[in-house]
Amino acid sequence: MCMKTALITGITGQDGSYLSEFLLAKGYDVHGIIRRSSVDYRERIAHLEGTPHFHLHYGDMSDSMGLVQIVGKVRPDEIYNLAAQSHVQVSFDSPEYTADCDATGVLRILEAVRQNGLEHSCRIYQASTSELYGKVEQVPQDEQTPFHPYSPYAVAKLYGYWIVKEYREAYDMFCCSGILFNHESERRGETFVTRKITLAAARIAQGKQTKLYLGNLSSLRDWGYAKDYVECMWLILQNKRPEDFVIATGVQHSVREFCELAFQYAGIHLRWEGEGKDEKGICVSVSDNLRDMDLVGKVLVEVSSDFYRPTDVVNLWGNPAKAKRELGWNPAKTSFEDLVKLMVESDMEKVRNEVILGHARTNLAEYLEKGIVK
Ligand code: NAP
Ligand code: F7E
Repeated sequence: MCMKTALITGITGQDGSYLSEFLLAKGYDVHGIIRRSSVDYRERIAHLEGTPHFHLHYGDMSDSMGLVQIVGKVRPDEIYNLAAQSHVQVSFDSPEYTADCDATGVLRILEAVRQNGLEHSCRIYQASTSELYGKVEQVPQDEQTPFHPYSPYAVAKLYGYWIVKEYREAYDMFCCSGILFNHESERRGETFVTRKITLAAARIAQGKQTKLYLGNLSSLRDWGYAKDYVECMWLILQNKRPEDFVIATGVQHSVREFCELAFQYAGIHLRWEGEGKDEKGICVSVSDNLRDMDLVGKVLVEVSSDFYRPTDVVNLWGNPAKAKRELGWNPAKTSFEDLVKLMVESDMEKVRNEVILGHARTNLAEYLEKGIVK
């Protein structure tokens, strides 16, 4: 069988790294676009670099000439457009950059495919998002739910969604959006709420942090496991027809619940007191191994207005029935409890190996192994 070629933008990100592993295991030749950075430390894909069928190209979503060249050189059968300024809160600070990367960037990819004459051979997956539902008009949300974007990030992604639909209809291209609800993992960026919580729980349990500051604890999300979600990206491109799909677990939890469970897996039991910005998470008991740490009675979680957004999306809950029915995808593979547990366990291990080198927090064991630090 002829080996398929995939091009992934955003290959260094959480999803890009899992998707690379998934496609390599399926026998694909995998190409990825990376940005030039002063520190070439590509943690999530370091284990793949130098392996057969894994290739990297320098490029940027803001540089159409570069994208046209890469697509022309690689001539992919499938493109997974995952690159984005993906942090919602940051999009309020950098709205123009977010629009350039997350909106116009999608157009650049579509045009790069057309300009290389690949519009009828190359299938394109666009990383769309539940943030499109924003100030929600229906709960739970499915493919028919009206969009109401509620951040510069969501507005940019809405353009991406519509331009993909437009190119599908205008030029008969096989391009689709996966409307993915939040998905997390051990590789999630450290400033997204789940990873921020699991890292803090691990550090507090090991005496390396005293308190965790969060924003809106009542915000509700449908959290899945990133490793399960990349399979769906692939399934969407293997479908008979180019269509958009909602990818979610169908189960909803609050930030507060995530926090309580993560601390519990780290051996710390919390009780909540107060409301709104005065709410606090207090340690009521600890597991036997943490007995001598003097945590009981202490306030470990506080609310800080620094993490409130000018407009916040507070009620995301997806209905994955179409993906289940038409793609045969299983939304219940990893439960919420298993997801929180695997993230906490991974961070407990990471924190154990963590040291301070200069201003950077680094993993000494890994650095020593690679010979970077003698
Ligand atoms: P992520 O970890 O933040 O990764 C983003 C990737 O995009 C990184 O590889 C990043 O490169 C790259 N990138 C950013 N700006 C770029 C630019 N100007 N040019 C080229 N590459 C650029 O995000 P993720 O969680 O894997 O999410 C993947 C995609 O799915 C994103 O489009 C995101 O918006 C979307 N999405 C995510 C979720 C979720 O819950 N994770 C849900 C729905 C949709 P660097 O490493 O160089 O920064
Ligand atoms: O926030 C609340 C915050 O930053 C989740 C991206 O992958 O998923 C992600 O966007 C909720 C929000 O993810 C803190 O206000 C409370 O309501 O983890 P998050 P997000 O904004 O949902 C979507 C689907 C994407 O497409 C995006 O690319 O948690 N929250 N306290 C907090 N959030 C953060 N980051 N930090 C806090 O301290």
